[in-house]
Amino acid sequence: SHPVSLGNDQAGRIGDAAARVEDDRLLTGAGCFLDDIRSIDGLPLLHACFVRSAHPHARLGTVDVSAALELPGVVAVLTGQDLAERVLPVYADMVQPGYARTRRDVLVRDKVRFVGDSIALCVARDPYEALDASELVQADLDPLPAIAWIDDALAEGAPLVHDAAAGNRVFQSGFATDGFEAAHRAAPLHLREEFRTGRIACVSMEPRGCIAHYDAASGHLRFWSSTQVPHILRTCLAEHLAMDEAHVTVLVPDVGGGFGGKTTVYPDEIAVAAAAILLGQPVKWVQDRYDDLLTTSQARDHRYRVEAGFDEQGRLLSVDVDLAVNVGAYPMLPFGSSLEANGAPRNIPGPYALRNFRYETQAVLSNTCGIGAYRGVAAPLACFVMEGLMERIAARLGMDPAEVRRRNLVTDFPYVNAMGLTYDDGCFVPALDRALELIDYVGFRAMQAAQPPAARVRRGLGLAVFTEQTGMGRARYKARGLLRISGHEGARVALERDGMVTVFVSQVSQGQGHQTAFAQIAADVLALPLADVRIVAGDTSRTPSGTGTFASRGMVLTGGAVFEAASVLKQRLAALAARALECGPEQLEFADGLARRIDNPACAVDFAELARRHDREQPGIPCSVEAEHDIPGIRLASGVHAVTVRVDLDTGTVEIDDYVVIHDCGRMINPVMVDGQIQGAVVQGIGEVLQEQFSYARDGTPLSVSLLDYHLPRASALRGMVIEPMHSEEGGKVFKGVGESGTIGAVPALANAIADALSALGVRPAQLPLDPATLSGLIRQAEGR
Ligand code: SMO
Repeated sequence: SHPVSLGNDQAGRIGDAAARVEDDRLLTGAGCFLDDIRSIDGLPLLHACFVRSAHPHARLGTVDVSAALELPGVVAVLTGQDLAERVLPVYADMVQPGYARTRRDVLVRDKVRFVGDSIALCVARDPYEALDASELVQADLDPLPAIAWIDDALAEGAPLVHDAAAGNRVFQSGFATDGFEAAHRAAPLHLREEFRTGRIACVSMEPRGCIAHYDAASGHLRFWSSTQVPHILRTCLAEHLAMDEAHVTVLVPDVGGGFGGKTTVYPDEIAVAAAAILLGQPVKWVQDRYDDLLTTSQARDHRYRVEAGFDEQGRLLSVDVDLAVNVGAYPMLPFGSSLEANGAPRNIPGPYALRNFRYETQAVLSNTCGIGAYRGVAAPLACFVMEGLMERIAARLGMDPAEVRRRNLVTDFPYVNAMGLTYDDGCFVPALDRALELIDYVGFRAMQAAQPPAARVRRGLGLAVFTEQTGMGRARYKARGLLRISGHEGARVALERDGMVTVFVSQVSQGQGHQTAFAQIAADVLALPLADVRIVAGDTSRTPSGTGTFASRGMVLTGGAVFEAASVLKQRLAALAARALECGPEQLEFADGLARRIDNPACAVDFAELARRHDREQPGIPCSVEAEHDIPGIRLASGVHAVTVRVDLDTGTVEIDDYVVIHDCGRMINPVMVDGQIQGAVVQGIGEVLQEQFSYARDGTPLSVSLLDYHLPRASALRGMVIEPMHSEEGGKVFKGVGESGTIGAVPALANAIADALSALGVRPAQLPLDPATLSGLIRQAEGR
């Protein structure tokens, strides 16, 4: 919907549909991903492979590595005992009451707690020798009873995953607005529902991997990783290896997707670094898809028990939520186990004017892979619950579900929600109305009502209105007790001697297009062609420090830092130019790569001349400005999704017909990239609803360890979508995050569309995923077959 400008060096301002700078390189195979690194400092790499537990829960006895060590090419086999003296265990601490501190050894020492837990690390000359060696390690495992499902984990007398977490409860928290109970009881009508959601695997195209090289002479560790959080990784490596952080450099090459799975610092990375230190040679580890599916942090797996109070006019008066999240065997570093359990309820109020709100939330351990971030984190499910409530209220009252939403949406800003969070701006009702218009709501309802009652393919329309708390900085992470998540981001903008501008940014890209987006911000501020701005990222020794690329915070915080640094640099350059052009800085303008006099545009200097003048005035001193950026609250992104589907009652399959997205991400930096973020995120949401499910058997056996068993959406999932931006006047002045909003809207909208298609059968699903087997079962049950 936005024409991309190619080869026009003027296209590169904030808001331009500039072609992505990095795509030539990435699309022609010239990218350099972790596995493309074949040697370090001319040294060949050693290759590592982990021995993963095949038992979900077992006491570990002796680990016999002798057969593995005899294989040709094998250099070392490390066990938990070998690392015990050198590496500190992982605690993933969190400063919040209700958090139980559990220990994770980097290689297991006492017992394994999920299928995939790490028992040993084999290092060999090539990756195949390392893999062969891993199969020869004999671990003495004494099986214990295991639990994988949330109800089993919470049952009286359930086996404990960690002794430190009584009842398997690793995190508990709650909140209630003043006078909640009385207000809730006073509501004229109530409804109750239990919502359950499946477990998601992150499945980035490039699995995880790292290379560690320790230089004994200097005591310096260089660590290459496919990560979303280079600075946090550096801190965690130093901490667990008992090194000074100044002696650790994290380097991030091109990264092929993260989606949250690479926000975790894994014990794998610490173990590989320890191996490199012990062996004095660079060690590389790259996982395969099997290892990725077994061990990369998973997501979702929630159970909500919800009671809502409302009135005959469809006004939502109160919501009481009891949430339990199955967080697997270990809290993930650095987020702990609270990411979903703590985050989901905070997203429940969303765009609705809900005044009476209570929640109890808990994170529950099980013998499964740990839970971490995945696109949208807790918000898609919080929104699934809230949008599910809107549909149920409408059904109970015989009202139109769009009208029920309209009656409950926040309309006056700034608005302070039930948890005290300020929404600066929004346009929820106009966005809803526009979505209804584009999906032809009235026409669809008429066509739907005219469906023959006996039709075996039934049509449905689903809506979702959502908010997303984007751009979280220091204060928000502190409020959540996540002290390792500093929340800050930085940028340094430097004028080079040749007149080019280099922007050093704290964050790394996983493919989002940072090289273009950050360059557009600097190019806009300095009125330079996009090609004159270069982005440097992914080297903690050269870039300002920061937190990481996640939670839709990149453009708000790092983008904000680039904007600030470039603006201050511009003032300095204006002072330089004013001296050169013999006028006051206020008599200058920056345009077309020049600083020029407004009264006489022929009187101008270019950036190369400014660089020369700077060097003459301050020889040897870099002409650069560094800025850190933070916001105290959040940037509230929001939107409305509307989708129509056909559900086949005989097969339980779902076809998507039309898909409409109205979104508010504030001031857009590049509308084509915004569309791309939304398209990808919507498709991930579709996968989450229709087919993605990482299943564990009740005894903890993983059942989805290949992409034959874990069903990703295909290109055929969606024929296309209409995406339209919309924001209030205030909202259009600021950057808001957009990376996750597509998933947050898609999950509830599509689930509601399917429920709508089935409404005539009297069945209203309250679970995810709604894959063909699940839907067929629900339909058969409803039809009494
Ligand atoms: S799930 Mo994202 O990397 O916050």
